[in-house]
Amino acid sequence: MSENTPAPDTDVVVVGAGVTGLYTVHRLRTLGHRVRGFDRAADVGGVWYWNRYPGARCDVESFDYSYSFDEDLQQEWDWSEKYATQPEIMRYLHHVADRFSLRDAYTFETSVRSAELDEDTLTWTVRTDTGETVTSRFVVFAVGCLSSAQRPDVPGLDSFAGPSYHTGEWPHEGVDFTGLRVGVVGTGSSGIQSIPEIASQARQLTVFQRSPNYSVPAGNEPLDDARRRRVKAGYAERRRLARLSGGGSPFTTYPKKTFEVGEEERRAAYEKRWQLGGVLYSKTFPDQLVDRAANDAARAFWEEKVRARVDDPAVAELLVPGDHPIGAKRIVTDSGYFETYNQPHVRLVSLRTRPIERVDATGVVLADGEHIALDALVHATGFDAMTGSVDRIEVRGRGGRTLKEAWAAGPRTYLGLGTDGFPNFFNLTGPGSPSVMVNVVLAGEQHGDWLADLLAYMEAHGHRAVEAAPDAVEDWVRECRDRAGATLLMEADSWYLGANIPGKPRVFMPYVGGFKVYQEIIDAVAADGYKGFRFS
Ligand code: N01
Repeated sequence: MSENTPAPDTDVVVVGAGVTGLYTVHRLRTLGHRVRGFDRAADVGGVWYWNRYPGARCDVESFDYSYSFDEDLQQEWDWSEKYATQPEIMRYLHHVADRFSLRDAYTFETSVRSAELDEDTLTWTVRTDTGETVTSRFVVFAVGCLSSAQRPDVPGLDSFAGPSYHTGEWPHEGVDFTGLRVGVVGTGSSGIQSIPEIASQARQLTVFQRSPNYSVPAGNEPLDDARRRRVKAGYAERRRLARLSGGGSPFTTYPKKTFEVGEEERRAAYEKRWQLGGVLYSKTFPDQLVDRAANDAARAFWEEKVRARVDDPAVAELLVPGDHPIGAKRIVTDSGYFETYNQPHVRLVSLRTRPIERVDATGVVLADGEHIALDALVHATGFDAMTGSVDRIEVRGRGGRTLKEAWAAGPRTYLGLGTDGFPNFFNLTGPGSPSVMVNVVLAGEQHGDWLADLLAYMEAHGHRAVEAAPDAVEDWVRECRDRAGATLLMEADSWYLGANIPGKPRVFMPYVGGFKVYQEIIDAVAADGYKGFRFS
């Protein structure tokens, strides 16, 4: 950079005001960096800002799905339920934003359209949809892994005369389904959480299921003062255990493998995990996601439980997945999902045998000719996960090459943080890091802290720019692929693999080595002078 080159407008642009973006802004500002944040939403919250569908609730316990960086913050906040609802999480994030004055850093209702590298100065020019241009030394994406809603490509969808919704873009004023005939397409987490709530209002509910899914009851419960006091008194230990775990919450698997114990002990372990509730069932035994027979045993216990909950055996048959190992897609954490099908006004249509042929003004027409009349349609059809919200922004690095081009065959990162050809650009809690496989609040802190340390290191050493080396990227891509390849996670058509998006390369995107192992790796890289990164 010559002496005449103007200084960039800011040190860091952070895109996204979800849990990761908010923490990163806080951490970098505390260190004295000038930070500009942008978010397309009108306020903080990220994924929780958009996913306001009925029944939206976290599947990580509220004590764990909260920031750990400030002792006063975690002591003063009172969670009301074991699993927090979307409104309660939003109240919490508003509280955090107020307490640390985070909104000051952000411009809301503003989408970043592009980020372009100036190769001479190694600074970035960021442009927004409101016409603003900001130059910055660093660009940090915290754009969310599940923030680019995916709608099915069904003929006639636009001709539907009633209202239609996507769970990931739910109206802020809410929706009243009372007395209506409602169709819900999709039975992932969003569908399974919303279906019991919609059923409680609708006159008729038809669920259109392409793939049945594994779900375990949340076992949600209110928290009282005594429980809160107990947890808060031991918060430091709870957080320590969370950081030593694979999933970023303080739970470990059974100390023995599935078939190292007898039938009775095995069933007792499953039962205990079932009672604990939700997604943790996927890690009852340590070998459950790597050994087919171990997975089958966990699956059989699950199936027994679920069949006992559904009155009609023909409906139960449709609800039991036969196409993927249990846990290879994220196990859903539900509240009364399977029992919903025992209600006379709720009907399950399996699209495997009766696909939707088209939608018309008054409802859905199945391939066998049946017309199902609907007043409202809900799409719980998921997201272009992990790369969708990155792809929305044109990121242009060295040689004018876009990130989309660089990632055309699947995301290529070093440690899930940097990409060769894109100096001073970081993508946090996305592909190549544990992100969606773990408690993302701690993952956001993990990345925010690591980045803050890197910037301090650069300042101390007088470095202008940092960039992942191509061979380090190559090795990390292989590491991520090999780790996933050694598990049963490859055997489901999941969004982890991009399988839900037609034409998307089939690459397992998150790093599956777990929170603790990943922390050790990124710490070792830092301790070794950020080995694998090049400085200039
Ligand atoms: O999305 P999904 P989601 N025609 O992709 C079906 C997190 N989350 O929004 O399986 C018909 O899982 C699709 O069918 P199939 C959590 O990590 C967490 O539910 O592809 N159906 C599937 O049934 C979760 O994993 C919470 O065959 C179509 C469903 O739609 C992730 O977000 C709550 C279709 C999509 O399921 C995504 O969950 C909510 C089509 N054309 C979300 N296209 C918590 O609990 C798709 N489907 C915190």
